[in-house]
Amino acid sequence: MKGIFTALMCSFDEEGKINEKGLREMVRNNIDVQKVDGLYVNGSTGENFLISTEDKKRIFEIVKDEAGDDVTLIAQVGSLNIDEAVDLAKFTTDLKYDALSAVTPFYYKFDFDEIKDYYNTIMANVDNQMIVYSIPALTGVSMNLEQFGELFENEKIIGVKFTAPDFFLLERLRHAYPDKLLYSGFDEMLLSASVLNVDGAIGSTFNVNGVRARKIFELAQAGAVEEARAVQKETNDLIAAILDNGLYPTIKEILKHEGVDAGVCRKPMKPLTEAKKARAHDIAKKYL
Ligand code: SI3
Repeated sequence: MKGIFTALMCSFDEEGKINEKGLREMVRNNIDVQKVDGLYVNGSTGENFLISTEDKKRIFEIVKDEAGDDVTLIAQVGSLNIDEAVDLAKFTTDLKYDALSAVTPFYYKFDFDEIKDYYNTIMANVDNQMIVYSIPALTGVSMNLEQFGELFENEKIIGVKFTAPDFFLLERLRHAYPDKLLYSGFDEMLLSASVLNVDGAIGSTFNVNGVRARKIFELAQAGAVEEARAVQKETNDLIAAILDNGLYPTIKEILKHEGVDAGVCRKPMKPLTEAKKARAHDIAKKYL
């Protein structure tokens, strides 16, 4: 369960339908070219919150079928509809996904007891392990050290995908829960998280920059911070250019540049303009 995990994208056609051939190519690209340790399926990067339950299930099936046991697979099953979350947790456990993850419930201002009940309810229904997906900037849900500790009292909750720039809290978590798995969620901050001894990282840009991400992680683990900093600088030149051009559509266009049939993003995300498409290809040439 440790190492570099790509937050997998899904290839959609112009009508928003799954492009199975493209999705399979994206899976293979991550395994064979980016050489990542695992895939995080149907997360934010997978446009999970824009698609139907049926499409989520189909994506889980295709990814498992293509990846087999080549890499570790984590299924993001979180949903505001707890019945859907439980259904997806059962579905992916039956498919033999190695672990589940669920975004903290968002939109309504749930109190912590409600959040805890959400995780415990999902896990009471399956024989699997859970990684909490914490991303306060998008969900508005921040948890403190003690609250993470309360979630971790459930032994099936084995870790957290920590997508926040709060390195004070990350250090406290590492110190307080040495046996739980901590994953860095912001690719541009991978080095800072790695020196705090996280167990791995889950990121969108690893779809195109997985090899550098591994270098940063492994160099930091070996104490070679100076060299790791140089690779993080190259990485951040790439990430800054991607963010400036539009995160998910630009990663897809870069994948197309690399010969992967990555499709387009689902509405309401808008397609890249011709100028931005050209810029994405320039980014690929300059920074990959
Ligand atoms: O669920 C997921 O797809 C992720 O793992 C998200 C991951 O934390 C990414 N966050 C978002 C909101 O996309 C990062 O990889 C992020 O794209 C990257 O660091 C650029 O800011």
